[in-house]
Amino acid sequence: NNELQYLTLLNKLVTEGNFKEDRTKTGTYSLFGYQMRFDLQENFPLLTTKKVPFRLIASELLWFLHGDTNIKYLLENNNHIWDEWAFLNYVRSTEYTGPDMTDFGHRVLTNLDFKHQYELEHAKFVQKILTDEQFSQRFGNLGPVYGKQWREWQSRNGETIDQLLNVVMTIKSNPDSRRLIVSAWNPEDVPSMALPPCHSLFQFYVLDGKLSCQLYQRSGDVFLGVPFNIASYALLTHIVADICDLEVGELVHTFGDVHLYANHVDQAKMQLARTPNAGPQLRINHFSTQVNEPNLFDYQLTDFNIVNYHPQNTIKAPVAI
Ligand code: UFP
Repeated sequence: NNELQYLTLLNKLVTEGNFKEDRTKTGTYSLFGYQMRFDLQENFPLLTTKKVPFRLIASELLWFLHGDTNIKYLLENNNHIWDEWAFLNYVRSTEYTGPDMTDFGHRVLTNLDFKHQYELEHAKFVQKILTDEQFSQRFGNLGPVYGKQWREWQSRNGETIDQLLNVVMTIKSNPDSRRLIVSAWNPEDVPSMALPPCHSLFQFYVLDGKLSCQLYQRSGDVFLGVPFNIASYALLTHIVADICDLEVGELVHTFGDVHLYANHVDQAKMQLARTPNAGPQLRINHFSTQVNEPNLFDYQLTDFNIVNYHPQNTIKAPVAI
């Protein structure tokens, strides 16, 4: 069962995770090296023991596929999952003249007055990105994050490499290749990224007409980030399979440092006390036969539909920034 793959990991971190300090000063329960396998034929691995917002996952993935690195597209789709990273760049710049936002990630958790101030400044920031082109060019851009590396990896001779398109073309022409890799981890660019890629590298594999994908995730926030990452790579596998006229196989999800933040333990226990429902299905508008050149830009949000999704209530938890 797909969801048990996740719940087993969550339980393992609650019971066997090693306490470890981390960059965000929150503290985590952590393990190094772990693997989950999701059978994409069984269902679409969107958790049912809490509600996971598929719409946000799909719009973020389309943003990556477009090679876009500016949060403006996300905001236009009412997706705020990357806001804090852009906001951080803004409040650290000389252009920002509002109230002091130093360490906003922690202060919103403990200071209500500050939380109110933050929300006001954040709302102004979002509005400005949406309406002021010059401002969005400057502060909406997150640097050379996923979209840039997947579609326009900068090469030494001044050209760019479309890793994803190359891989898709190779799957079509040589499905047995063992080189079907896309890397987001570009050591030269890591220092200029808002957040160095958590999902660092992935590889495809074709067997008996089925496409599998393995992700190497260097760092995983098991409660908040990982449910998104599972669904995102499952969707990516479906999209690439669709373009290549293949069925879906497995999603193999491999971790480096996988951790439960110390302030997510109660929420994890609450989720572990729940019984999963049957998982949903993904319906995807199939159009690979209509195009010769696979066009990764052609998918729209409305091409993806999740059906029979019956999740239990959302469980709120603070994001570590
Ligand atoms: N994180 C995820 N998945 C993601 C993402 C971030 O789990 O897709 F973008 C979490 C992992 C970690 C934090 O807790 O965000 C990144 O911090 P660091 O760079 O210190 O690993």
